Amino acid sequence: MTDQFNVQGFTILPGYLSPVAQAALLEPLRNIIRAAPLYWPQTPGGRKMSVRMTSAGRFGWVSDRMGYRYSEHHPSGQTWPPIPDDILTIWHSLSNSQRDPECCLLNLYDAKSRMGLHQDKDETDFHQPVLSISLGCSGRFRMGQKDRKERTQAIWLHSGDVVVMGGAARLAYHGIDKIRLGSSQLLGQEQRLNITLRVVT
Ligand code: MD6
Ligand code: FE
Repeated sequence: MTDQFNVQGFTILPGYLSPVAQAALLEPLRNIIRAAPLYWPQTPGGRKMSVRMTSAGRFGWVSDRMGYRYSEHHPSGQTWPPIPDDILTIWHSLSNSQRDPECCLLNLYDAKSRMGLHQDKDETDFHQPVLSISLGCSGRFRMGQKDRKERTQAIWLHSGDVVVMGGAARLAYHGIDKIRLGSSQLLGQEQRLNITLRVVT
């Protein structure tokens, strides 16, 4: 496996999931969305994020006027559905972790969605990596380092690509600049779905 961007611990596996494996994830993902409908999180400042979200697992990621946090409840008040077995298998094949992920976050992008530069730093154990699976239209992933002011570089993530961020990359700043419409038919012309898996506690 290769490290990119000169940040140790960043691994990209282009095309890790075959087209057949990608299609096989759609039904379990639709089941998550049926049980835990997508919502537009509000930033603590009261603005609507451009990405729709929902989660599976013990914890989901929520954001509202009270701030960003992990929560055991969907905004509706219900607990989250379980993480599908196929997704747990991908985690255990690639993460080198003995633990199961506790949060499977779904981020759904459309033509105008972006994700600003951020760190994933609300988990307890930074020795546990974060793994992400990209499906549907390609997205331009921007990656910096631990310090927000450091230089960033961009790489396109395509449907079926898996990223693992561990080691020094675990706390690197990253985000999604833009989506390339029509670059995949898996989810329709305009949609990109990113699945991130994390151990929270
Ligand atoms: C995205 N991904 O690809 C957003 N975080 O839409 C993330 O925020 C992310 O891909 C941590 C590790 C890998 C990721
Ligand atoms: Fe992230």
